[in-house]
Amino acid sequence: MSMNSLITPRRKLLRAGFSVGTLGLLGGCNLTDNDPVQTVLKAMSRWNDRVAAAIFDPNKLAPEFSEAEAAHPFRYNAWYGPELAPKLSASDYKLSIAGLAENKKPWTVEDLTAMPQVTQITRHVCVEGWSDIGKWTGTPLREFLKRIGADTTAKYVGFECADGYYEGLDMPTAMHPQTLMAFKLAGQTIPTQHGYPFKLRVPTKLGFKNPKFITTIFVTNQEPRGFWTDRGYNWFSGT
Ligand SMILES: Nc1nc2c(c(=O)[nH]1)N[C@H]1C(S)=C(S)[C@@H](COP(=O)(O)O)O[C@H]1N2
Ligand SMILES: [Mo]
Repeated sequence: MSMNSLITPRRKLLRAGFSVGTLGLLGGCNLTDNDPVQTVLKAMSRWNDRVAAAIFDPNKLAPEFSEAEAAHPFRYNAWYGPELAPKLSASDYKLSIAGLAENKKPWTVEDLTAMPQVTQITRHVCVEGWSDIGKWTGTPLREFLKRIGADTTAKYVGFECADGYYEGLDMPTAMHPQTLMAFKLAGQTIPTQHGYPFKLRVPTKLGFKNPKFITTIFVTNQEPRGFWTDRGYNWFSGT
């Protein structure tokens, strides 16, 4: 095969495998899951995730903004409309703990919000092509992991949500100082559609890796599946 024949649309698709938008770029093609191109792209996508994880700097902070730059109202997103967002209430909500953690006692909203909280003003970036700056207040996930006696030498933290959504983070991202269990948005109790009782705010990740309405947190050495990763997006998806 000559070098020239490598510069084909297929080659362009392979290059596209390096970006987050693989699903979008392939959206118009009739590729099936067992297509050899798809198989190669998936392998490259997994490789890309491993490289991204290896170069992630756990001390590098996402940019923070001023209060005046925050969006009001903050945009809503999910695969369904805001009126269908799970309406969790403090009276019956319980956060379950599973996997590699010593203390599996479920947490109430009162237990959760009694933890120390910090505020960050950061940009939430959605792959669908919009971003909004928001002010979130909450507890660093690493503080919570400490309180549940999580094995922080484990590789991942996974999340299950009240709407059937699911996500996972690598441990360095879970322990990152800006990864928060955000109980407030714009200084107010986080509204139902934005994840009450909390949204996991991960400013070093794309929006879809910020799960809302979380009902279970688990610590594991097996890579947790992600709702949008199962639909073609990269697992790592850093910003
Ligand atoms: N439980 C749950 N979490 C979710 C989603 C979802 O559909 N369900 N959508 C994700 C996506 S794609 C985005 S962009 C953000 C939107 O969060 P927001 O409504 O606070 O803007 O939530 C993320 N977390
Ligand atoms: Mo998103």
